[in-house]
Amino acid sequence: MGFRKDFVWGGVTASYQIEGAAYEDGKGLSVWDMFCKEPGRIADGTNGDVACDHYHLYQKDVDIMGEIGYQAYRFSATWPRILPEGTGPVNEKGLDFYDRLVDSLLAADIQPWLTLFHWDYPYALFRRGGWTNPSSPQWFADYAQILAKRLGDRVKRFLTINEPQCFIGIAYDDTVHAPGIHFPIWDTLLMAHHVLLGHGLAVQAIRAAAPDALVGISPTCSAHYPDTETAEDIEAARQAFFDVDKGAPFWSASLWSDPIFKGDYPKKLYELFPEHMPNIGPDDMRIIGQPLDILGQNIYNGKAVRADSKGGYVFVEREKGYPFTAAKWPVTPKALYWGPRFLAEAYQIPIAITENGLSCPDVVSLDGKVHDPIRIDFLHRYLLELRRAAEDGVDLRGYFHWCVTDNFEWAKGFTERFGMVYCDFETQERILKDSAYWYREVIQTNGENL
Ligand code: IFM
Repeated sequence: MGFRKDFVWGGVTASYQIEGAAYEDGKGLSVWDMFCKEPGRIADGTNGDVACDHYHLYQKDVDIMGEIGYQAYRFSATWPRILPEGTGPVNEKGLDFYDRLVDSLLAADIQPWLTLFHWDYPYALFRRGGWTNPSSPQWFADYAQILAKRLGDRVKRFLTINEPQCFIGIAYDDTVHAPGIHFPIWDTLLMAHHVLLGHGLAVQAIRAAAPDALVGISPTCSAHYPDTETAEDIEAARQAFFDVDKGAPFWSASLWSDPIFKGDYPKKLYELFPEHMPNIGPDDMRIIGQPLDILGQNIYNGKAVRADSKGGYVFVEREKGYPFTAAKWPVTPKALYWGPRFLAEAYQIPIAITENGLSCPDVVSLDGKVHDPIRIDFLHRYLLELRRAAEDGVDLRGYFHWCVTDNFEWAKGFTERFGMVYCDFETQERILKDSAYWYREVIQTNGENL
C-alpha cells in the first residue's frame, strides 16, 4: 500500500511571483509593489511587475501543467487585484482573470486549489495599520467572501493563508520581506492574533458561500526529525518540532496551529512573552478554531534531534559537507516523513503537502534542454519518505511541488530557480526540465515507481 487512490499530485505558485501585470486592469498596489521600488531591498534590483507574465500567458501555463499530468494546481489570488483599496469597490476585471484561469484548469481536468492570501497585502490597508488594525480580520474575511462567492461553484478547495510565519516574521521581525519594517514583539504578536482571527472569519465566509468546498490553511515549519528512530529521540524530535523559540517565535509551528486545532496558543508562548501577548477576546479562540477539512503544510527541511539526559532535546550538528540546495537550504528528506506524522498525530487532521521543492542552478544546455538531476534526486528522496508516512498510516491527501515555473523569489529576485519548468524571463519561453518528465511518471503511477 502506498498513496491513497484519490491522492492528488500537482504544483503550486503564488500570485506576485508569477502573474506580472502589476499595473493593469485596475489592480491596486500591494506592499510588494512598493517594497521592490526601495533600492537595496531585492538582491538583483528586480521586481514582480512582469515576472512570468502569467496574467497573459496563463493558458500556456495550464497547457504545460496538462502536459506534466497535474491532477491539481494550487495558486493564489492577488487581493488588491480584486479589491484595489483592500476593501470597498470590487475590480471586476480582476475577478474575471481568476474566472478564466479556473475555467481553463477545469477544462484541462486539473483541480484548482485556491490560496486566498500569499503575501501581496493591499498597500492601502497597510497604510491603515495593516494587520495591527482591529478591523484587519474582517477585511480579510470580506475579501474571502467575495472570492468564495464568485468562484465557489467551481473551486472546491480553499486555503486561507500561506506561511504566516513569513509574512509576519520575515516581514515585520527580520524585515527582509515587504513591508520590511521592524515592529516590536507586542505588535507582531498582535498581528499574528489578527491573522488567525482573519483566518477563522474567512473560513466561516467560505463555508457560507461554498458549503461543499474543503477548507484549510497552509503554514510552514522546520520539520525536525529524530536522529535515530528510538522512542527517546522520537519524543525529543516531537518536542523540538512543537517548541517555541524565544529568538524566532514566529517560526514555530504550534504558535499558528495550536490555536486553530487545540483552542489556545502554546503555553510556552505565554511563558516567554507574559507582558506582550495580545488581549484575547472571549470569542476569539472559537472563531480561530473553526473546524478545517485539511491542513496544508509546506515542508522544505528540518534538523536532526536527539534526546538529552534531562528529558529534553538537543539539535545534532549537521555532518561535514552536508548536502544543500542552491538557496543553501539543507537537504533533509526525513522532514517529509516526520513532519506530516507529527502534525497528523498532534492535530488529527488529513494533511496535504502544499509546498516542497528546491532551487537549483538550472541552465539551458547546448541540446536546448534543461537537465536537473539534482532536483530529481531531491524529490525522489523526499517522496520516498512521504510514501513511507502514507504506508505508516498518516492520512495524506496530496503533494504540490514548489514551483511550477521558475519565478520571482521575493527578496532574492530572479536569482533562484525553483521551477520544474524553466522560464526565460526575457522571452517568456518555457522549457520543461527533465524533472517535469520524471514527475509525470510519478503522477501516472501514483508514486509506485519511486
Ligand atoms: O517562494 C517561496 C514561496 O512563496 C513560499 N514558500 C517557500 C518558497 C521558496 O522560498
